Amino acid sequence: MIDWSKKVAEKATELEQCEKKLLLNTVEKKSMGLNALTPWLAPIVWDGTYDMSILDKQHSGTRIGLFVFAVKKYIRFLQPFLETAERYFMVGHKVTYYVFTDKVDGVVKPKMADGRILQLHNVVADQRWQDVSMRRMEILTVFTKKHMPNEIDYLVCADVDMVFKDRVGVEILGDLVATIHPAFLISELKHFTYERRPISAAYIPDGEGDFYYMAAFYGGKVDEIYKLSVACQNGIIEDKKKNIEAVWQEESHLNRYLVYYKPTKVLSSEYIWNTNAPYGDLVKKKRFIILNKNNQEIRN
Ligand code: 4GW
Ligand code: MN
Repeated sequence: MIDWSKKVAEKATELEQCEKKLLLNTVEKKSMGLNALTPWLAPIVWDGTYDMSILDKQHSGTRIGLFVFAVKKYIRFLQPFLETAERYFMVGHKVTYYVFTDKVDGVVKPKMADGRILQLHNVVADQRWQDVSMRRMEILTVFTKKHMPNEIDYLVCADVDMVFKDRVGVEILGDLVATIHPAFLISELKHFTYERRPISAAYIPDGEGDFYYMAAFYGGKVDEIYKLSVACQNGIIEDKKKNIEAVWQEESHLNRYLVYYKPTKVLSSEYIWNTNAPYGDLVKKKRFIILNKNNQEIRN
């Protein structure tokens, strides 16, 4: 005879275990950005997880590019960006700034250390800010193919409405590197603002993805950024043909790419911080800070 009451009791415990596991899973996933390794064993870079003197020696000949757009009213951000980069970004290494602007003559050159080069390039000023922001991908497809392979080993791409407040060095270099968005450091996967419409090339299905990355700081080997920018730019063009635009423009395409081509290194919230974001005391070193913009003043 089957003892049904025993069976039911067994099932109940099994269910309870499942629920516990599920709960654990969500809690773990929610704070995944605080770990030192991703589930695919890429480092998440936090202060104290590396030895700077060893890394600096390893990278003694490395050439690094810093790519930035400053178009229209965002030109005002360029000087503090470059000046703080001189103070904190890759100090002691070979750095080339790739600055794209619609007013090359208006750029105030910062005092630069030896081994550092400023390249100024003209770029068209798109009318819509969304297009200005996305234009960066198109320019990247050209420069990572034509010019940069002979000039630099690694490329770092940044927003200009930011300032460096602490050291950012070769610990951030890797084949493909992206930074956790400060608003989503402690956040469940289902709350990430990925593109959710299947019609967009940036679409990420429910349940997929790892982190929500911010397009204000990412980088990698030049050929990796070439592949990334081509994929994102193709997605942008595909969407344009359908008369749609991803919810967060190129950031949505970047996030989609990184779901399927996992970064080899993830930068913690030390590397993009917003003083308005919650959980600020979890981030001891705030190295690269988003400036609070007065939207009325900078709107084009
Ligand atoms: C609203 O009127 C605007 S203008 C939103 C972005 C604008 C803009 C952006 C611009 O006029 N000129 C410009 O060079 N950009 C570049 O795109 C600049 O490098 C900037 O950091 C980047 C992304 O725009 P954003 O910093 O405003 O984006 P979020 O708010 O996501 O940081
Ligand atoms: Mn920005």
